[in-house]
Amino acid sequence: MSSNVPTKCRSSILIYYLYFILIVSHVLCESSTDDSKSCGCGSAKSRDSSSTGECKKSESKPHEKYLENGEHTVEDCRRTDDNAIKSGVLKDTDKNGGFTEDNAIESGGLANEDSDENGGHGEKNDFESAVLIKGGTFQMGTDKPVFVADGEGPSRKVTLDDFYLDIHEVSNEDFKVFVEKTGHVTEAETFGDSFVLEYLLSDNVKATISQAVAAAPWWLPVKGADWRHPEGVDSNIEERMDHPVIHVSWNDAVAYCKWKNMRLPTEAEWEYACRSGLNDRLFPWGNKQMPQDKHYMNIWQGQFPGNNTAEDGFVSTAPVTSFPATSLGLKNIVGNVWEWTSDWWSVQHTEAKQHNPQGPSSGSDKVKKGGSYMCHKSYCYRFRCAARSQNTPDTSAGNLGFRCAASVH
Ligand SMILES: [Ca+2]
Ligand SMILES: [Ca+2]
Repeated sequence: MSSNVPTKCRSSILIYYLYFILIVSHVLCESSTDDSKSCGCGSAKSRDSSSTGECKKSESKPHEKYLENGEHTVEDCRRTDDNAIKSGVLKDTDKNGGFTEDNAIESGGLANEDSDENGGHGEKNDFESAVLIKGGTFQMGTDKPVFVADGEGPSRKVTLDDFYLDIHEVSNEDFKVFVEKTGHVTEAETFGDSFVLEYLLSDNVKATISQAVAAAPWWLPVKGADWRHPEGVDSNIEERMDHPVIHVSWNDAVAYCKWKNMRLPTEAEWEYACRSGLNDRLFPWGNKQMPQDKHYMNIWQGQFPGNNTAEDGFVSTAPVTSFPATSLGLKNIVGNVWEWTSDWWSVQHTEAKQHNPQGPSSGSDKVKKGGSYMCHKSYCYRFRCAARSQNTPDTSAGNLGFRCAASVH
């Protein structure tokens, strides 16, 4: 349902606005909870309606970034399709994330605790930020999709050559060096704003905002929000230099990786790395969301969007080095922040065997993978290796980052 969303919307705002409202209305009507249905699909809620339970039609003009990425940022917050869960592989009674296997962490899943800092199994390579991922053949996607409309299926055979993949999401410290060396200005800085989860904003910043995303009122367009000011002008990253850089567009990510003589991973590479050699499993370590009742990723606990209990230790982003590494040495490949990939978005996939697939040759949106700290199983069960979502290449938000990859020559 998202493939026909208007993109590149920084111009032609008015034309796309009406179209966008129609699309979002459709999306929300399909997947909303009873609460949002009671608000009337397509009507804008005031930004404080979530706390009051009342739905007021916004009288403010839509913000231009609402038009260009509002629908996509909704992706992170779209409700789980109950029917998909009931008919699919997942048991909605299983709070551990679905499958009922007893073996919490399967062989190949997580690195040994005594692994080295880089997560253990990666070989020495040309990129100090990366591990070498040995190529192979795997089943990409799933025949048991949770979100059919996202194109999670079908499962198809894909063969990849060896490649390098960054151990961590790119951090603020990493990005700061890049900016200092190159003078790069991010798209959020150029446009003067970016999307931030309302829950994280100060009262002062909230007081300056007169509109919200109608379909997802927890997202607010915040003037002055950028990678240095993740929650707007009165915030900074001084205490978060080891957190993932956010408010970076796909174009910003490409520029960073190019500067490192690297590139973004393809979706196939990202998913292959996420799967860690396991076949048909939900997470890098198996099918349990919380093996041995421990948190293995930074997602949302509590009630979204008003209550984040942060039982995993983090309300928002976590340091890129936090949580156990996968058996391939990767940190936060699921959760923390969504990660851009190089592929254009499509929900149609060939079932023919593919070798180093690059995705569609053109499109309007780029694929992002892994879910974020905003994801909870009840409304955004996308912190699975097969899950996927998309944004336009100029989109930025407070839960979207990246890591780089490289080919082996
Ligand atoms: Ca968390
Ligand atoms: Ca991630």
